[in-house]
Parts: sequence; structure tokens; C-alpha cells
Amino acid sequence: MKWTVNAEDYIENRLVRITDVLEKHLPKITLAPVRLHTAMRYTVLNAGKRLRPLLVYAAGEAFGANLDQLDNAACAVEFIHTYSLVHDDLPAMDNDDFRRGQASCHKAFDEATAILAGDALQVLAFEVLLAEDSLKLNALQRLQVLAALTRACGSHGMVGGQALEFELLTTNLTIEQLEKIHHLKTGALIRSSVQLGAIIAEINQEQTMQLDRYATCLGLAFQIQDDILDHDTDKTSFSYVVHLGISKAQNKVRELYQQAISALIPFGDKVAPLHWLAKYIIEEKYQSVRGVS
Ligand code: GRG
Repeated sequence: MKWTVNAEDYIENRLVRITDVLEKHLPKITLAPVRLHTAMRYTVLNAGKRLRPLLVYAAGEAFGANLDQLDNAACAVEFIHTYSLVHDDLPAMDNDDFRRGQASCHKAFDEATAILAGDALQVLAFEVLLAEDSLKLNALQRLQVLAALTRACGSHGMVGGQALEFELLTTNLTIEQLEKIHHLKTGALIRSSVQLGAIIAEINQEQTMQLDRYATCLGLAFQIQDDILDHDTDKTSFSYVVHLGISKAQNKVRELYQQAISALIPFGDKVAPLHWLAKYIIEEKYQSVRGVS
């Protein structure tokens, strides 16, 4: 399959699409509890880059899934991601006042509302996957999608990575420990986004493993790139730049980016959107929109 759109148009089009899907699944602010629903919409419907939903679309479409089949999975990963940001910004965690170019949820509302908004978004992600129009997927696919996402979110994934970071806070971190934290904390959800697309497109196990190599490299490259961009404000031992120095960290990003792209070679032109997203995540697009994150 040859793609006739260019990268920019592809990304723009899918961003418009996911915004509509997120909007549709969020509770209306006219429904009680109004403050909670207002906070949920406030945290989701803003300047997020939607990298994870874009990955669900790109992986699924490349292997023949319809956009309609991918919408709810794309929406679910963004709800999970947004919940993690809301909770991560809380005073007990990172204590950040700003997120995505606006006051963080607990600053715009209050701590209790932010905790509840995160909780509700997390559950909404799974409700969306179970929703009747979450289609067009057979029962096995639905279970596989649920299993992949739950595993990525819990103590063996994103939350586990955060917990490990706390546990190792006062130790002399090795680069292996740092990598493990980031594979879990950031990488697990990125990998599961690609996996969800693959499950929905019903690709075989070998292809899924190959795509997983792409996603694993991309997840780590994304995190190191984030560390590079945040270097002026983040001097913690959880930063790659602190461990490796800026130039080695940049080399590592380039290396991982190349590895991610190499993993796509067997698939040819049909996976062009996955190439575009790797570039979007790692290169100039990511940096140019970074100011609002
Ligand atoms: C469940 C509380 C809790 C934490 C889990 C994932 C996580 C740990 C916390 C999220 C905060 C964080 C800074 C994670 C590092 C990964 C990262 C750079 C996230 C920001 O992702 P982007 O750049 O954000 O995709 P946007 O705003 O564009 O969606």
C-alpha cells in the first residue's frame, strides 16, 4: 500500500479526528458532578500532542484496520496518559503548577478534584474500550486490547516505573536502572499504543514483535529527548543528560531513532505513518510544539 498523503496532512487529519473522539467520550459539563466533569474536559481538551493515539492509528491503519475500529483504542490511551499527567502534577508527586500551557488540574481546580479527575479518566479509558461501538472488534480482540492496556498501566508498567523512581530516589542510580524506569514509566504506554493498533489490525505474532522493537526504541528515544529538552529545569538523577552528558544523550536519541526506523524495514511503504511519527516525536515537530507541554 502506498500513502498518497504527506506526513503533515496525515498527522493534522488524525489530530482533528482524535479531538472529536475524545470530545464525544468525555462527560458533558451539564451532567453532575459538574466540577469533576469540567476538570476532566479541562485536562484532556487542550494542547496535548496526542502522540499515543497517533501511534494507535498509524500502527492499525498500516496493517489494514479501519479508522472507525481504532478510534476507541486511540481515545483510551490518551485518557490513560492524561490521567497520569494529572496525578503526576499533584503536590505528592512532581508538584507542577503548569501542564500543557495552562494551570495544572489541581491548580485550576483543587487537589481532591484533580485526584478524582485522574481516577475517572483512568476508568473511562476502559469504559470506552468496553463500549458497544467499540466495535467492530471480535470478543478475542477486545480482551487482547484490554489485557495489553491494563498491563501497560499497572505495577508492571507505567505506575510501576513511577514507583521504582521513588524507591531509587536516594540511591546512586545506574544507567540500567534509569533505562528500566523509563521503559516502564514512559515506554510501556507507548508500546501498548502500537500493540493496540496491531491487535485491531489482527497482524501475526512475528510482525507484532517486530513492531514492538520499533515502539520500544521510540519510547526510550522519546524519554531521552524529553530529558534533553528539560535539561535546564531538571537536574535530577533521573535525567539521561545528567548521566550521559548532552552530547552522548543526543547520540543515544539518534541511535534509537535509527533502530526504530530499521525495525520498520520489513514492512515497506505501508508503514510510512510510523516513520512520520518517529520523526514527529523525535525531531523538529516535537520541539516546535514543546513550548506548550
Ligand atoms: C500514574 C501518577 C502516575 C504516574 C505515572 C507517566 C507518568 C508516571 C507520569 C507522567 C509525567 C511524565 C512527565 C512522564 C514522562 C513522560 C513524558 C515526557 C510525558 C509527557 O508526554 P507528552 O510530551 O505530553 O506526550 P503531551 O502533553 O503532549 O501529551
